[in-house]
Amino acid sequence: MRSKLLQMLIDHQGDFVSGEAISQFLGCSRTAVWKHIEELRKAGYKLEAAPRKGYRIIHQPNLVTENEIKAGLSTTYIGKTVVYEKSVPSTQGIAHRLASEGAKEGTLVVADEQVSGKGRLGRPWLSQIGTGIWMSLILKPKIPPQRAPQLTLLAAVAVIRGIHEYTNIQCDIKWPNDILLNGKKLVGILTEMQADPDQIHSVIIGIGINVNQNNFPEEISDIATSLKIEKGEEINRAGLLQSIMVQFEQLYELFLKDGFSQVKLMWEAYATTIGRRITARTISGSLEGYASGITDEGVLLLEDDFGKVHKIYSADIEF
Ligand code: BT5
Repeated sequence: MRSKLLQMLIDHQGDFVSGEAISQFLGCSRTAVWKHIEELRKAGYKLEAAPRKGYRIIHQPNLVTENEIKAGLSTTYIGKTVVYEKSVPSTQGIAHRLASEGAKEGTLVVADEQVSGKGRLGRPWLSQIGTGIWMSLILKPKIPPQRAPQLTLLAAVAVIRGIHEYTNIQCDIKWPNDILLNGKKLVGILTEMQADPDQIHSVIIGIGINVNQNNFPEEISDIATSLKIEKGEEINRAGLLQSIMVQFEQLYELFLKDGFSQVKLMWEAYATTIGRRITARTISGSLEGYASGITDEGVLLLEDDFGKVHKIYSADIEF
C-alpha cells in the first residue's frame, strides 16, 4: 500500500494530492493515510502537508527499499517480489536460500551494503553502503544447464540498455561479465546456478553497479568508476534499477521464446572485446590472439598466431 501511495505522490510531483483522493485511491481511512505519510517521513521523504490541499513530495531520498523499487515498476514478474536488506554479507547467499525454498521467478534481493560481496573465483566485490545497486535476481528458466552462461550475456545487455535509457550514458561490454565506462569497471555480473546435470533449478544473477560513489578504496581506485563520477550528478538508484528490470524482462522473454541469437547480436554490438587483439588469462595459463567472436553458448573464440581457434570458457581479458 505504501508503494502505491508513493507512486501517487511521485506522479503528482510538485502538486498537492488531497487526503480524500488518497484514501479513495488506496481504499483506506484518512487516519491510515496519515500513518503511511508518517512512515514515509521516517524513511527520509520530505512531505509537505497543507490544510484543505493535502500532501506533496518535496524531497525523495535515494533508496532501494521494496517500496521505492515497486512504486511504478512496469514489469510483469521481473523484480515484482523484492527482498530488501540494509546490510548483508552478500545478496547471492540470500538469493540462493530463497531459491531453494521455492522463491518465485523474478524475485529480486537488494541490499544497501554488502560486507563480503563476491566476484568470480572468490574475488571480493566492494559494495560501499548506500552508493550502488547490489542485487541478485532469481530465474528459473527451462533450459539445459549448458545454456546458463548465455544469461550472463543477457544480463549485461539488459544493464547497458537500462543505464542508457535512464541516464543517456553509453557503456560497453568486456567479455564475459564486465561493463566498462571510459575504460573503467562500472558493473560486475556473477552468474551462479542450482542444477542437476540435465536440469536447472535456479539461476542467480548477481549484479553490482557503481552508481553514486565519489571515490573508491585504494585497491580499486585505478580500475573502477561510478555513474556519478562520469556524469557529474547523483543518480536515483531505484529509478535506474527499474529501468534495468524493464529491459531485463523484455530480453528474457525474447530469449525464452526465440533463443539466444537476437540477444547475441545485441551483445556483440556492445562488446569491445570482439575484433581486437587480446590476452586471455585462464586458470591453465595465458593465450594471446585475435578475439573473433562468441559462440551460441557465449564462449569466446580466440584465434592464435598460428590460426588455431581456441574456445575460452572463463578468463580475464586484457587488451
Ligand atoms: C565480478 O567479478 O565482476 C562480479 C561482481 C558481482 C557483484 C554482485 S553485487 C550483487 C551480487 N552479490 C555479490 O556478492 N556479488 C554480486 P570479477 O570479474 O571476479 O571482478 C572482481 C574484481 O573487480 C575484484 O578483484 C576487483 O579488482 C574489482 N572490483 C571489486 N569491487 C569493485 C567495484 N565496486 N567496482 C569495480 N571493480 C571492483
